[in-house]
Amino acid sequence: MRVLFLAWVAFADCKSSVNRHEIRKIPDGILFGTATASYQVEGAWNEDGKSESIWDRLTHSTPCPVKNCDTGDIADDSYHQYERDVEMLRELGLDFYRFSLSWTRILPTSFPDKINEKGVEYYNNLIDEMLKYNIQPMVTLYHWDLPQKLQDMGGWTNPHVVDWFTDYARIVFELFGDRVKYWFTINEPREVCYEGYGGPSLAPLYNMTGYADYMCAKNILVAHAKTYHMYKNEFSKIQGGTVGIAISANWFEAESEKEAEAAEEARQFEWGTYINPIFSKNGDFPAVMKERVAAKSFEQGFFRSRLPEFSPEEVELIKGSSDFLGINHYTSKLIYRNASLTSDTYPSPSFYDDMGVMSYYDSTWESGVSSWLKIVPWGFYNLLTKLRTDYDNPPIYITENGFSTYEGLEDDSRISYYRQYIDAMLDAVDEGSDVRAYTAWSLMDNFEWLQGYANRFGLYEVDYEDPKRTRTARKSAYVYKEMLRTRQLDYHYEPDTTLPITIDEGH
Ligand code: GBH
Repeated sequence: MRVLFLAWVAFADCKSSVNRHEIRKIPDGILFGTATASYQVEGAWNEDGKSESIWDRLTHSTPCPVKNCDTGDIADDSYHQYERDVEMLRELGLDFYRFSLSWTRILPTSFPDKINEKGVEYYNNLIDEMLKYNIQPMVTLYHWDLPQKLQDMGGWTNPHVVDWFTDYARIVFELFGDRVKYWFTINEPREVCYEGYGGPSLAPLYNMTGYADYMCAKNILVAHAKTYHMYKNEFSKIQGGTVGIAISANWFEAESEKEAEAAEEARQFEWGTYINPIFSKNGDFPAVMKERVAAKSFEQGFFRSRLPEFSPEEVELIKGSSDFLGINHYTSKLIYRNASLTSDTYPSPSFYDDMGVMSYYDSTWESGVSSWLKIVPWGFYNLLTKLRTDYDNPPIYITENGFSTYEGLEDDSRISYYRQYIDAMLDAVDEGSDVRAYTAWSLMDNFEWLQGYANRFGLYEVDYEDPKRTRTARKSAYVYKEMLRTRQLDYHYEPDTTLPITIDEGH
């Protein structure tokens, strides 16, 4: 009780709970869907001419870096089961499905000199099957499975990656742009750069924080922007689609009022790095980040900032290079900076040392299987509110939001998460946030990166013992479906899960 009371006092001047509406109408016009990513679901890692990606290399290395030595070799076998996947989209009655393309399946040499017909055929089949039922494809060009060959040349730290990526994007627009109208260039640049190059938690596990993560950040933003302009200049007139990016943005809340500045710096370092250059009026990396990293670099004996600069032309190129802001949001953290933060707290140089804040999860926040994923719906509201006010109310697509459980079809905690987060999102919408789409992560259980198959995010459960990777609707699938059918959020709806989930007329 005491803990709860103190927490309440700390948040008295900002929103720390959501207005719970027992029954709430969902405004028409917000599209609903689910998402997956190529390496997490496709399998067929070396079939039909596909070449090796960084996740193939990593999962096949010894000692195995993934929990239980899991790999994505077969994953959900979606390469062979796309018809069942689309059937599930129809069962749920979705407006769209967000999936990603495997670069090495389409371009086995990494470059445009050889197009793999079989790989192209797979995506054509998937897209055509969805369109038959009026389900819009939303396609991510890059969700973490870089060709290994490009990694051997430095991957996202090599400035040539800008050409490699835009060439790949050109091929993709030419192949699928007649039917795909929603594009995302990169999924979560923060994770690609910080976790892959800075830290050791995603391929290629460079673990070179304070340098490689910043080089990656610059190159990925330039690659994104060049791709955006290429689409606008050469494709959009004929194809008429939209292009954006999906940036992960969790909420960082000040532990108390006196930590407001620390929390703001955490937001700028964690997602301002990627949102500011594209969506702010002046563009470029956040000022606080440029100043901090430069000052620390000089103190440390470097001759220049470890954070690479954008040229004035690059700032202009990147500014405004998105038709909408895609947001992947999962959770929140509390931020503070006080005497406990010393020069030894973080290794130096490092991204965390540059950012210079401490963070933790409030002990009262519920979590599921993933220790990083606490249920904090008001953080989602605060994030959406901040994006609306700081970046002039951009069109927002929620490109991921979801919760993990263990195996099992009775997933009440996931249902509760979805209801509370969608409720919080609608609070922001009522206050003017321009949310155009909401995407549940994920359609089905899949390869959860270094966590393997133990952490399950699916509305559908996948049976990994079964060679056919049979999919079964969880209780949350019934609830999500009913919510979309009635366009109403209802905390009391209890589905009858003894009845099969079936395709409604018109789907
Ligand atoms: C998203 O990342 C990804 O886009 C998606 O592919 C993924 O399946 C989904 O979320 C669920 O994680 O295991 O403690 O080292 C969200 C950001 C990046 C947060 C990886 C967790 C690993 C933390 N996630 N990170 S840990």
